[in-house]
Amino acid sequence: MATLELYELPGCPFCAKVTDKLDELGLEYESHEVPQAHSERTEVEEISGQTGVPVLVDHDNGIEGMPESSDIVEYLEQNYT
Ligand SMILES: N[C@@H](CCC(=O)N[C@@H](CS)C(=O)NCC(=O)O)C(=O)O
Repeated sequence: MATLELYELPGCPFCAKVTDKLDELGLEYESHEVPQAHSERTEVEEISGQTGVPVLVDHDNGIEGMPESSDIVEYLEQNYT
């Protein structure tokens, strides 16, 4: 199981903000592409309580579903630099 997992959508600028930071920090992660339809984003909703992406999972640090790109970028900077 990968430590870091990211739920994302191609072409999503908020997701790109996070993947740019992951790449910048040289972090590997497992990517999960979510469905376009919000009603079908059941997995994201289960882990984060909402249907927006990006959502980060960091198993090693007990992060089971963090939404909000700015929060994720800040989290990565604080924990992986
Ligand atoms: N404030 C959020 C915005 C994210 C956002 O709007 N993501 C879009 C895809 S690019 C989405 O999934 N929106 C879901 C929604 O509006 O409920 C963030 O920065 O993460």
